[in-house]
Amino acid sequence: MGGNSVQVRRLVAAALLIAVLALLVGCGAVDDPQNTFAAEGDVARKQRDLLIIWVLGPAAVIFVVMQALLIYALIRFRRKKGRELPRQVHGNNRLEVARTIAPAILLLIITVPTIIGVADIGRAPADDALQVRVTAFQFRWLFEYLDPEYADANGEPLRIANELHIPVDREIGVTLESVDVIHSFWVPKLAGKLDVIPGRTNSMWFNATKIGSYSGQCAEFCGFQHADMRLIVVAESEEDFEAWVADQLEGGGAARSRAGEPALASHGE
Ligand SMILES: [Cu+2]
Repeated sequence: MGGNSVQVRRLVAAALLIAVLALLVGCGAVDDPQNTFAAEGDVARKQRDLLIIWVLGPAAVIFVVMQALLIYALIRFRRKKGRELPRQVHGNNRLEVARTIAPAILLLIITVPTIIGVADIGRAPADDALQVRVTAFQFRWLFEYLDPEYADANGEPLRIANELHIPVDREIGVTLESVDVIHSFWVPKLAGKLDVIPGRTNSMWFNATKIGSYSGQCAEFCGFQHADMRLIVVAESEEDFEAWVADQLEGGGAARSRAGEPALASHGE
């Protein structure tokens, strides 16, 4: 019997260790190019700080404290032969008031910044934002720069597939459209996902606050090659971005066909 319980204890310890490791890896203790917690954009940062940490943090603390109290009470006051009921506190006004006011204050502390954050994340893009139309289709992304300054000599917008270049620290206003099935646009370090739905135009804003390449992917199962529907957002300095645009426009049709599928040229006209 003794040996058996030691074995069970070891098994439980091993299972716990594996669970904690999985949790740490999942949370990005190991650096991951799509780690939501390593936010490099204002939207992703707000989602992490306000919606994950600010709400989940207190909830986790309360959960642990309440479960500990519950387990303590279950063991301490468990039914035993000859034991009287413990002292009852029903009708204790001070306790009742305290446990009504304390959660109300806590909810207020959580609610106010959360609502401000949600409103800011969900607002329309700023007027001076860089306008990009994102078109999703099985199994690629097409990015079109809608501002007239990024059009070529024929007035065609600059287009590129799968690799979106943006200037750092500038707000990007994105409209999302799908030509076939439902996809989901997701660049975890820059912003949370937003569905791309046929027949409907969704919009969002985001920015990158640090120069770098940010990997993203379609986050809605959309067919057999869904896993290949990845994208990269390259955030660069204003000068590098302008140079890239000039280079792309100079390449003309060649750059566009290199960047996008020939079939895409007919879309969006
Ligand atoms: Cu997809």
